[in-house]
Amino acid sequence: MDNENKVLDDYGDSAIQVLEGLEAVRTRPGMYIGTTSARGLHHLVWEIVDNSIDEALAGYASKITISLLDDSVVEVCDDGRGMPTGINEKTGISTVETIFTILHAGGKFGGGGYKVSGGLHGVGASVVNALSSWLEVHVYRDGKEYMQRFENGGKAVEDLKVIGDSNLRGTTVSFRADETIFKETTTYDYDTLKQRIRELAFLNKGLHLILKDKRNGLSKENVYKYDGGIKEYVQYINKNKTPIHEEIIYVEDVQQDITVEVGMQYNDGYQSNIYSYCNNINTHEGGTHEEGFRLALTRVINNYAKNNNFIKKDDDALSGDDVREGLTAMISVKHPNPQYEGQTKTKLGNSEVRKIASNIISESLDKFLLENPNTAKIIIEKSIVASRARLAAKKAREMTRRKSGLEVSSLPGKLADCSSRDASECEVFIVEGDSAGGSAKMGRDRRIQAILPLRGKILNVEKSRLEKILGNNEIRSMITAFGTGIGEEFDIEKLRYHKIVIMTDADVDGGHIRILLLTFFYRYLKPLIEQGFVYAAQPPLYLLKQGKEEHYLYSDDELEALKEKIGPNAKYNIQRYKGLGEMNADQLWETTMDPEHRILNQIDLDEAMEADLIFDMLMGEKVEPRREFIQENAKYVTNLDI
Ligand code: 0R9
Repeated sequence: MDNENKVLDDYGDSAIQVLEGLEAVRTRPGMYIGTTSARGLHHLVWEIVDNSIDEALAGYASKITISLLDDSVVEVCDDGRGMPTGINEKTGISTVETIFTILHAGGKFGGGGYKVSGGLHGVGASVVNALSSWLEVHVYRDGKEYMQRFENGGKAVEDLKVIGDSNLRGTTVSFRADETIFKETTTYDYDTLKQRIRELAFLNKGLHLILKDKRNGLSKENVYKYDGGIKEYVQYINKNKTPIHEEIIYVEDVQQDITVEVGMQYNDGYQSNIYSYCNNINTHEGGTHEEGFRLALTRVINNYAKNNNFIKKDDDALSGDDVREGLTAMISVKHPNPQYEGQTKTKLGNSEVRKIASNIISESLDKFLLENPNTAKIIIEKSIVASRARLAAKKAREMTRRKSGLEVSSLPGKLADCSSRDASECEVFIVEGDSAGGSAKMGRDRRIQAILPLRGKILNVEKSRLEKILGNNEIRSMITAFGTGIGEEFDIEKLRYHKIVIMTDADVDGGHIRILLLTFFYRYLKPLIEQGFVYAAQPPLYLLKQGKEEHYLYSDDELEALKEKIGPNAKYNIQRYKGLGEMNADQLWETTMDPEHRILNQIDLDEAMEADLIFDMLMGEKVEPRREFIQENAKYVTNLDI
């Protein structure tokens, strides 16, 4: 009797804990998923997908399907072992219910397998449940189909139960995000999901990932499976570049439970593009795996160059920049216990990784160069040319430094600066074209808002060395206006505006200019993005006038919603804004610049990296990918140019 009571008490306790735990998630969703904007909404999908990926990395699942269903429902299926269906000793409730209702249950109650996928490290399932109006899990295992349903933020409708026989194996989770929490939107963006799923497929070689859009009678589908893993990723990233050697250099090894995988290839450009990941998470800020890679690359190339008489024993060594010129490299590590640091927690901190990565990479790279002397020669010669160019440029810079004009003293002529000198309240609007620039200058709050109009196309930063980039007027104007300098001289403390706002037309050209600017920032002024100083303005797409009332609308959805609200019989008139220049100064202020009313979108590194990839395609020498991109995006183009 006593014993029974005790069990009941424990059960009661844990039930209360459950509610408190999930309620805490609902009260402060930001703490668990960062934001309740569209980004947070998509995050829910990744939390569930991560669990399937863990099952795949454990060696049991090979296929994951993500489907968008009507009514903002997402369904994720994997063909793994199926979640365990028994009762959990510690909680007295089924393992499935434990995982979906107890915060932090993932690590504690799981089988203790090797969990590497990113995200919330196993607490994801309960967080998603807490933030859903309903969630259903189906487990196919031991010849049966089990099911449990939760409603209203994670409350179990009934216990896990058998609902039929099945010879399948796996787990399916479907859920509907709670619209009282995701107030901005509960509509998933197919392209956002597609990009991340493709990335996950590259990062987990051989894994079969399928994305389906079954909303509104659609049957769209994308299937990803890359047996070459990140080797194919490098190929994909380089597809718009011109490689200077055919074979992609590939490294893969495990030491002390840490898997290191690298793919790399040189192209005829001058930039180096190094991407790194830990446990499928993009480590934008780099970290010890990247450091290990750089150490190994510089050391191995210098050794090879000296041993094979490309450079003399007492010549200057090739620098890190020299050996990385024109390099695209992808570094992916899987670590059982990663530590993240940095502003955006995307810098890998585990110090042991530096040595392990550098050892693994040195050994394979050494071997590759020995076995492929022709490729080795091409790479070494490219590095030597880079080194000569660097030394010549350094000399030239020393001679012209005083005239370089990049010191803050000479602000660009077309900058209409603000009067405040307190950077934390100052904003600079980078505006496309002189006419919009004129309206912006008249409409702004002069005290805190500066305007920098840009004319013409910005330089293709991919195909130019830093010296040439600095010669471009538009780029110089930006750098001097920002005040930070660039390259070795970059100093974030000197930033003159804490908001850098890109304000371009809502059309294709405006989109291109935005991509160009983001690419430039991403490559040369990355800390500005990392530290959240870069924004995109969002001008309205429509003005709807109904009698004396005026409504500015920022999306097609907003327009449709308003039309529905005012009904079919009302008289109104819709003006479609094609460019900023069509608005007068007052309108521009009211809709796009006034801090009280405007919408500003803060640019994060993922967005900037995506821009960087699109940029390659738009600016690259190859025509075909560009045509494909424009065709693929034709729907936006027609949307934008009605
Ligand atoms: C559709 C989304 N898929 C999942 O959420 C999912 C979780 C999961 C799983 C196991 C197998 N497939 C899964 N898919 C699993 C794990 C273990 C043993 N058997 C099956 C184990 O970790 O030992 N689980 C993830 C956590 C748990 N199961 C557990 F904690 F309930 F064991």
